[in-house]
Amino acid sequence: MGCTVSKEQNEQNNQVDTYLRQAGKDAMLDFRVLLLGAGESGKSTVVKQLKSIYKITVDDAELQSYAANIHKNTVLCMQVLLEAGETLNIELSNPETKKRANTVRSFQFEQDTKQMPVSIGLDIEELWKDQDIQSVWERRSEFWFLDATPYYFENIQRFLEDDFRPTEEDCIMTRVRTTGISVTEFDEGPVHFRVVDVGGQRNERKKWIHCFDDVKALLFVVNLAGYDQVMFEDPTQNRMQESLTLFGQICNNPIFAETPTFLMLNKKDLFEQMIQKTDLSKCFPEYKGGADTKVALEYIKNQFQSKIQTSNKTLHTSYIAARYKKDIKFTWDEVKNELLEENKKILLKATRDIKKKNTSSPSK
Ligand SMILES: Nc1nc2c(ncn2[C@@H]2O[C@H](COP(=O)(O)OP(=O)(O)OP(=O)(O)O)[C@@H](O)[C@H]2O)c(=O)[nH]1
Ligand SMILES: [Mg+2]
Repeated sequence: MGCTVSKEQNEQNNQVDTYLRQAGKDAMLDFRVLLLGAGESGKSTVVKQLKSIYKITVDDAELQSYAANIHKNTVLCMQVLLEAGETLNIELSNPETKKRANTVRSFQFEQDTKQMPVSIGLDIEELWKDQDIQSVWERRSEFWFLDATPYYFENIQRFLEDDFRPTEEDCIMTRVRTTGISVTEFDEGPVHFRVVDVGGQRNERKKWIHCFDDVKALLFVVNLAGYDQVMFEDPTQNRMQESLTLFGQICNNPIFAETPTFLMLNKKDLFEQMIQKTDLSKCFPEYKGGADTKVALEYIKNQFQSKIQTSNKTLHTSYIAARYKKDIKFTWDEVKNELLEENKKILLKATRDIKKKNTSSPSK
């Protein structure tokens, strides 16, 4: 008998699930989550981690594309340092370094070349060890660079191997600027999630408006290290200040007045190192909290919070390093729980309806 009951219960649960899934397809439980933030804040990195959490596999073509991009990222990063060295008038004193620098500076990928030649890779590896190049790197707050620069140079030997296949970490650290809008979909119980990722650079933002309708949650991503960095689009502009202005525009947009908003303060790993060397007052002159990470993070959070003009909007804040899956798992759980709580009524109603239907038409 007990066995029969449990079978029936199981069946009922399945029916609830099927019903809710169907409801999801009819847009009732179709949750659109929108990722916004300035360029390089880490939006696409969050998506990559979500794909990994939901076991959306990376096929061979994608892997090859990651491999090609990581090669391009590596060369670009060294070319950026060489150009910055010239602008900053940092002389390369070693003649061997000078020679290597000229070779790397003039190297260009042919259209169908996907890998840097081994000789270029070895030049880059040697250049990174050079003291003058390190002096340029020390002054990186004065020019634009990619955050994953050291990662590329430290792993270059592996990238140069004949049978190089990017690891999961390599894929996470590869930088590909998003243009346009990309949607990643997955199911979690009865909910069909659509996570919308957009390009964050200034010229991409005019497209954002097309994604503003019917958003169940807004995830605003900020690069914490940006307090001592300049922007790609405008090297005279501080990245954190740009992010704050952008957040002010987004969170006070009437279309998001009722939308649960999550502030993801990202790149905590870089921030923790940076705060030991550069005081936060460089970006916020009135800051007096010193190098204490907790105090500094709280201060930044308050700066964002203070941009919200309506008193009834709750801001959920998390401090994360999107490069680590566990951080995204944790924050995503918070997002999900909040959404389920917010939409509990719809969920409960749907569940009650199916139960009612079942009791009024007893099974044969
Ligand atoms: N060190 C570190 N690097 C990170 C972290 N999150 C992202 N990155 C790196 O930051 C770079 C930019 O990340 P993206 O995810 O491409 O940034 P985005 O916001 O999608 O940028 P756009 O597409 O231009 O809007 C990538 O090289 C990432 O590997 C982090 O937590 N720590
Ligand atoms: Mg992106």
